Parts: sequence; C-alpha cells; structure tokens
Amino acid sequence: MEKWKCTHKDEKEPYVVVNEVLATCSVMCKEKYSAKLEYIFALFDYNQSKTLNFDELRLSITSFFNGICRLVGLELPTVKDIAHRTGLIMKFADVVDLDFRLSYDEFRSYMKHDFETQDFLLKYCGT
Ligand SMILES: [Ca+2]
Repeated sequence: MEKWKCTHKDEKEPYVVVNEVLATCSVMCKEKYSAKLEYIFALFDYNQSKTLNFDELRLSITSFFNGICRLVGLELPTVKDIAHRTGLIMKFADVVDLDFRLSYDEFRSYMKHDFETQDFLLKYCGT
C-alpha cells in the first residue's frame, strides 16, 4: 500500500485512492482478459447505466494508469494527458451509436484493438 499513498496540500495525512488500487489489482490478477474488462467497466460505471460517459471513462483511465505507474515507479500522467487520451478513446471507441457514451461492446472492441494499452499492460502487468 505504500506505493499508492498520495498526499494533497489540503490533507494532513497521506491517503490511498481506492479506485487506483482496485483498477491495478483487477489488471494484475490472473483472471481472463475478458473478465478483467467486464470488472473494470462495471467498477467505473458509477451510475449503473451500462455505459461509460466521458467523466467515468476519464476516471477509469486516471485510476488505471496512476495505479500502475505508482506500482512500477513511473511518472504519473498529467491531467492534460489523461484528458487528451480520454478524448481520443471516446472518439475512436464510440463508433456504434455515436452517443458520446461507451457501451460495454464499444469498450471491449476498442480495448481489443488498442495496441498501445496492450503493450503497456504486457510490459508492466504481464497481462
Ligand atoms: Ca456509444
């Protein structure tokens, strides 16, 4: 847990962002890739709409990359980087109904073809 401890200027004590831990553990576990995707999708579908809106997608990407970067000691992506990546994913994944939300099928299809993320996962998570 030490690697996931954060500090914020308004907080006296370090804290752990639970979403980062859950996202990282779900990726690192030995479950099938499809089960990991389903879990991550459900984890960040806060309003249980069976879709990820832009904010849910941005939070999932933030949690996912921050958690893994903390674990392996890489520099965290900036807020600007995350926003840019979220916009790109939404643009290239929301292709079925163009409703600016990702259904699970859109999410799964995008992740299946996102070789940059797959390379990152293989390099740092072995999955
Ligand atoms: Ca959609």
